[in-house]
Amino acid sequence: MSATAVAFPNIALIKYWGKRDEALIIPQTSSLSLTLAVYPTTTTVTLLPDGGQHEILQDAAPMPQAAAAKASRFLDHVRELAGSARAARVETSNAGPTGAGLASSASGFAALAAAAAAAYGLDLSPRDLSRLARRGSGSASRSVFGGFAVWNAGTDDLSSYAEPVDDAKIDAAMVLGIVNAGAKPISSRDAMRRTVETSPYNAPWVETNPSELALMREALRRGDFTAVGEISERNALRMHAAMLGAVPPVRYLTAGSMALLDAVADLRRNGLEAYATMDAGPNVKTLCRSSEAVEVRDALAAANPGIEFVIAEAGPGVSVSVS
Ligand code: 2P0
Repeated sequence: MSATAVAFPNIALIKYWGKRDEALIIPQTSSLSLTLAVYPTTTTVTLLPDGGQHEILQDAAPMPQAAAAKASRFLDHVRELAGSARAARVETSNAGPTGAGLASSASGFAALAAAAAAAYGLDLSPRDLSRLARRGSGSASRSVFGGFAVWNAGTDDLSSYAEPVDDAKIDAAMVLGIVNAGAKPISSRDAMRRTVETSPYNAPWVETNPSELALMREALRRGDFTAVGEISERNALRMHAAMLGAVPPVRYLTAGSMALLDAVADLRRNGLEAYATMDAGPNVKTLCRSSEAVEVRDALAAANPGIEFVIAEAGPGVSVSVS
């Protein structure tokens, strides 16, 4: 039995940063994202005749050890759910950079969850697939769905899942500014833990989430692009503020990131509505109207020679085919 899944990264407008349960990946707060139409992960899972070790390949070579161990634990969970003893062979490739804060773990675990579930014969609802993907990587719960998705934090394995935001009335795109496509210096998993354990700004980050999320959902429902952009940009800055308060501090943003934040503010001063968001890496994603994405990209590229800018329209949820 073999199944191939394709999943896309998502970028959060209301960020997930910090867990209340590390083992089950239950977040402290709910989050909301836009799935993109660039940088898909394609993953094939084939069941092997026997039990034993899973074989995990990335771009036709053995996956690096830490990532392979994470994927292997995830496959153990799937085969336990399926009541199977068989091991799996995984072949995966990312069209975009891996571990650079461009959501490769979101597309990666959404694709692995869908392909593994299908290969092991689990017939999961979208909600249960989202719960499964969450066990691999929190943000992957949202990449199960296309467009805007909200991950309800919940309090346990059953209540923590993502679902589509089906009443959003804005047509948004993102312009990805690739400041640095290299792997991040500290994993988001370790950085979140440090923030939760040591940052005095973690508590206010958590306390303000429900009202910010409610404002975001209302702005999406109204089709109020300006409000969506303003809430997104301040949410990203507040997440980075929380991590900057950790001991020792977690700082993903570089001088290049700050230059792009200035460039995005300049666009706004010149009447082009654009808002910045940044994740666990230095790259800056600029939220804009889909109809203005080319103009935004060209303006950012003109002001920042040497940086690559990629337009990402809203993308689809995970798809899977069985052979
Ligand atoms: C997000 N990020 O909401 C936030 C914003 C990065 C910054 O989700 O530990 O790879 O596997 O659950 O999902 C990155 O964290 O972390 C992330 P784990 P994940 O997109």
